[in-house]
Amino acid sequence: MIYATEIADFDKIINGDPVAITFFIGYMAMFASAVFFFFERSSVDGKWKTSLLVSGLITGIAAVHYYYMRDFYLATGNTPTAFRYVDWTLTVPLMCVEFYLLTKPFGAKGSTLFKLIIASVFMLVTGFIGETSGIDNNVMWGVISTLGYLYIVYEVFMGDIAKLAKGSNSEALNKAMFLLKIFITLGWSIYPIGYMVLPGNLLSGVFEVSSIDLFYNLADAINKIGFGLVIYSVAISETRKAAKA
Ligand SMILES: *C/C=C(C)/C=C/C=C(C)/C=C/C1=C(C)CCCC1(C)C
Repeated sequence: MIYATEIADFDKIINGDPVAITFFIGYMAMFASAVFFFFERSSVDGKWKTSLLVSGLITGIAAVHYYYMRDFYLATGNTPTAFRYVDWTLTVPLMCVEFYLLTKPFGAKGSTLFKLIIASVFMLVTGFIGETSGIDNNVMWGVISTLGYLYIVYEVFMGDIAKLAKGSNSEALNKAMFLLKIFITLGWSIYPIGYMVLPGNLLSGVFEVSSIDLFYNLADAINKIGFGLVIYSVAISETRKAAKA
C-alpha cells in the first residue's frame, strides 16, 4: 500500500528538488564506489590492498548514512545535521588513516596519525555545536572549528607528513602527496563554505539555507569518491610498475 505522504516524498525527486536529487544520486554513487573499491582490492599489490579497503569502508559507511539522510530530507524537508555529523565523525578519521597509509612505507609514525585524528574530531565536534547552537554563535564556533582544519592543512604542507614526503625520492609518493594537498585545500574547503550559508553567517542571504546540503553532498562526492579513485589509480600504476621490474 502506498501512502499519500510517500507520494509527496517522491514528488520532491520527480519535480526536480535539487537537494533531494543529490541525496538520491549521492546514495547510489557511494554504494557503487564501495562495491568497486572492495572488488578492485584483488587487482593491486599488498600494501595498497589496505588503502582500497579503507576507501571501500569510507564510501560504504557514507552510503548507509546517505540512505538515511535522503529519507529524512524527503520526509521532513529539513537538513539531516545529526546523520551528517555521525557520518563525518566516522569517515574523516578514516580519511586520516588513508593519508597515513600513503606515507607509512616512508616512515610515518602512529603519533602523526593520532594528531590528525584528534584535530579532525575537534573540527567536527565544534562544527556540530556551531550548526546546532543557533544564529548568535555559529560564526564563533565556525572559526574555532576552522582552527582544527588549519592544523590538518599545516601537517600536510609543513608538518610531519610534508617532511616525510620531502625525504623520500619516490615518484609515486610525491604524486600522491601533490593530489592529497589539492584535496585538503580545495576539496575540503567546500565544507566551511557550505557552513557559511547558515543564518547569521557570511553567505546567508547569498544562498538559500537548504543549499547547505548541495555544498556538503558535492564535497562528499569529490572527497570520498574522488580521493578514493586517485589512490586507486596510483595503486594500479605502482602495481604495474612492480610487475615489470
Ligand atoms: C567525508 C567527509 C569529509 C571529508 C568532511 C570534511 C569536513 C570538513 C573539512 C568540515 C569543516 C568545517 C569547518 C572547517 C568550519 C565549519 C564547520 C565544518 C565542520 C563544516
